[in-house]
Amino acid sequence: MTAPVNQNEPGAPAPEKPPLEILLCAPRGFCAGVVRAIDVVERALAIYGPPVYVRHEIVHNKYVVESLKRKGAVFVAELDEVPDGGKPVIFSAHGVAKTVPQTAESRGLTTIDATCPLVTKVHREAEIHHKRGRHVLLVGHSGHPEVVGTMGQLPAGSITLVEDLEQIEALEPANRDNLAWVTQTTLSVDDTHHIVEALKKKFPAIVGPHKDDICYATTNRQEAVKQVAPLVDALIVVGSSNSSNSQRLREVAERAGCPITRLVNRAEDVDWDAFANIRRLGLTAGASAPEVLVEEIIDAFATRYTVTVDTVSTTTEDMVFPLPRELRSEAAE
Ligand code: 0CJ
Ligand code: F3S
Repeated sequence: MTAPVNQNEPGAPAPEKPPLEILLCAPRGFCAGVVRAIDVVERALAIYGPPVYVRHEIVHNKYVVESLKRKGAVFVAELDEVPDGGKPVIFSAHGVAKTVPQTAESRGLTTIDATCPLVTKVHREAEIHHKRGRHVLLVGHSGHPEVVGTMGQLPAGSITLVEDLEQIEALEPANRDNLAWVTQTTLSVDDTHHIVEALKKKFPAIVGPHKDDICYATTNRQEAVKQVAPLVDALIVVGSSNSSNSQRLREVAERAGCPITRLVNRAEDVDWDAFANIRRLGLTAGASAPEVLVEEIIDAFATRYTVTVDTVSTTTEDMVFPLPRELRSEAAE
């Protein structure tokens, strides 16, 4: 933390900083799928040497992506940007459509799949429903790479995206008695509950998961924010704007009645005017946001306030996902 700057007369005592209590949400930040995906890129760099190619941002975080770029990862939008020649291409944590590994195979590219196992689980659910002759409804956000990947597990026309309640009203599937639903993993728990209830009401025979496919990390981070948001004057979510789960955390805080909510990449992006007169700040981080950026924000507040930090913990997490097999061998050590 930097020392207070005295802007008064030389020799005058430093002006007192106002108090600020920071309530740190727990769990926050990296989930098991993100840890694994970043490990995949770092292991691939160690085994193959730079550059290694990554299709799409490995996770939706600017700081993570820039750090990996400096180590030799090259991020591409599509496989046609990956040259032939033996360097691997890694698929991001969000998963890919079936056509992506097929195209890679036809070109003889080496691929490493960093798709989160909890996304792969949804892919398999969708496939099983399809094999059993069901039309699948995917609850999710249009254009998100996870949604593109999950839709791309099934032939066109056998899976339909449902984004909101209005779209359910308009749905007229060919066989309403043979439907199934699956969800994106990073949705709002509350919104999804309402959408699924509406689906069940309109299509009583629809089948799906016990609750939803929202992952443990998304669920736990939203729950912690729900606890903290009513207690604070403002809440900051550390995360990038293209991160769905981080966006959802900010929304949860807003809906829980927190008057000032912001999603920020890092300390330099904090709009200090918005946080001028607060006494209590909630702080959390999306599943793709590194803890170092949370610490950076606490330090930045500590230059303006006399800060105390308390953690509000709603549960603990111990999830670990093993690396893809090809990176687990001794050669990868
Ligand atoms: O989709 C996922 C498997 C989550 C990956 C981690 O979070 P992030 O921010 O990269 O992705 P979302 O936009 O899906 O939250
Ligand atoms: Fe996986 Fe959930 Fe993280 S789907 S990558 S554990 S946010």
